[in-house]
This record gives sequence, structure tokens and C-alpha cells, in this order.
Amino acid sequence: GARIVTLGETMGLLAATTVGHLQHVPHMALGIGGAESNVAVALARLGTPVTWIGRVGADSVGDRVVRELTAEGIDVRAVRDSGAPTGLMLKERLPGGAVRVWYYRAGAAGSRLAPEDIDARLVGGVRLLHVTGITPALGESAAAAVSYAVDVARAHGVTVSVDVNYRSALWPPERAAPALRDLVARADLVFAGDDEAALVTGCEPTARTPDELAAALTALGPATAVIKLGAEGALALVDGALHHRAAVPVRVVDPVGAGDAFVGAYLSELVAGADVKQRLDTAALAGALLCTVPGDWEGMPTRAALDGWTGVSDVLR
Ligand code: KDG
Repeated sequence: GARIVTLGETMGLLAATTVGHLQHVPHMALGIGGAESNVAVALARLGTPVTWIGRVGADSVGDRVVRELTAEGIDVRAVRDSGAPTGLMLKERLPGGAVRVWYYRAGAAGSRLAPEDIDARLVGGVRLLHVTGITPALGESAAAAVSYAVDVARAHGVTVSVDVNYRSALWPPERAAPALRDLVARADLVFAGDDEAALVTGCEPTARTPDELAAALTALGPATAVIKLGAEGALALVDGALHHRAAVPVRVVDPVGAGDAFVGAYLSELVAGADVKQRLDTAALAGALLCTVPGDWEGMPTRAALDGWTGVSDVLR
């Protein structure tokens, strides 16, 4: 069928409810976040069947993760690990509008994801596997789980999608670059920011245009490279043909998760058989709308919201 499977770490997310440095902020709101489950939310809201595989602690935050993702209509395959807590992430809203993130996830349950947690029959039977460059950064076990899932997918002719998602707080560029390059080389479809594409292909970020970076990514193996440029839009290089797409201008409240909304919407259209223009149109709109709501995934649009979008609304800048 058209099912997509993804895997990764989802954490408890404590977000400051007011602007200011955390040394002064009195209240934090509890939610959840994780790049791959954010993508899963986007897929589920757009009507694409999706399974998320991950590990959480045998704790209340783990219960929260399972409950939220299940409530979104995602098929949740969560291993409950009594040997480690669910990871946490704090979100600080700096004066001036920037968002800063602090991780409390080293050694957490998500990093203990292992190859034996991956149901090979499930992964081998779906339309597409989506993974990100965050999971291999979490530790040897999580890296092995990603690698195993990719091997199973490839052996069964399942499309492999990779979002580079370089997180500098998790590993330095000299360790990340070769690992991410190996992962990209085994993908059919790769998503990256321009800085991430430069990291993976080993060139100076300013040395190449986004078009050239996309070509350099496909030279590593994938037939498709999609470069996400935030407010500058996006481009896709698909089987040698370039497609550009402008961003949808919105009033940005919280940009964290926009890339995941973009990826989820692109993949939803891909497995539905839409052409590249339609994939990019839906992805750009989903990414923009995500930014208009606080939270990493709460603002993901439903199919009905996209269909009802007129381009004229209070979320326009
Ligand atoms: O893309 C957004 C994610 O980065 C966020 O939800 C949390 O998975 C996360 C991470 O590792 O930063």
C-alpha cells in the first residue's frame, strides 16, 4: 500500500511560555517533539498511513509521547525501555524572536533504539522508509537501527528517504559528515538545507549555488535531491530536471518543525502519485503554515486546511 514507516527519537518538549532567558522564565509548557514523529504527524494529517518506531522510557513522559502520536492517527510501535528515561528538550524564546533549544537526551531511551526494535516484515512491506541524520547521531545502537532499517528497505525495493537534519549540538561536523554521506549514498531521495548539503558533499557553503548543491547530492547516489531554503523557498532535482518553488510568506511565530512539515507534505504527495510541482507546492504551504503556530508539529495542516487555503488570511505577513 501507500504506507510510510519512519523511526527516531521523540522527546518531552518543555517550551517557555514567555519570551526571555530561561534563567528568568518561570513557566514551561509540556509537549512532545521529534523530527521523524513530526513528519509522521504531517503524513497522518494529510491522510497518508504512517507507522512510527521508537523507544521511550517507562515513564509518564513516555506515556505522553505514545498518547499524542496515537491520537494523531499514527501507528505507534514504541518500545517501553525501563532502563532509561524519555529524553527532554527545552525551548527558549529569546528576545528578538530567535528560538534556542537545549537537549537533555544523552543516554535516554530514544538513543537505545536497536536493530531488534525494527520489524523487518513491516519495513520490507511499505511504500517508503523515512529516516533522518539525527538518529545516527544519538549513539551506536541508534545508528545501527537506522542502518538496519535502510538495508531491509533496500533489499525489498522500498524507497528510502533521508532528511540530513544535521544537529550541531549532537556531533561535530568532522564526525557527522562521513556518517551522513554514507546514509545519503544509500537513499533514493534526500532532503537538505544548503548548509547541510555543503557539509555532506564536502564543499564550502558559499562555494556553490543551491542548484549545484542538489547536483552534488545526487552524485552521491539518490535520484532526487530536495534543497530546503526556508524563506527562500525550495528546489528539487528529480532525475536530472530542476524544479524551483518560492516560499509562502507568513507571519512566523515558531519556525521549528517547518522542515518536517515540508518533508511530510512532499512525501505524502509523492506516494499519492503527484507530480514534482504539486509535491513542492504542498510542501511549501505546509512548511509555511507550520510556522504560524507555536510548537514543532501542532501547526501541521490537515488535507482540508490545505484545500481550504485561499492565500488570503491573517497568517499572511
Ligand atoms: O525538526 C524539529 C526537530 O529538530 C525537533 O522536533 C526536535 O527531533 C528534534 C531534534 O532532535 O532536534
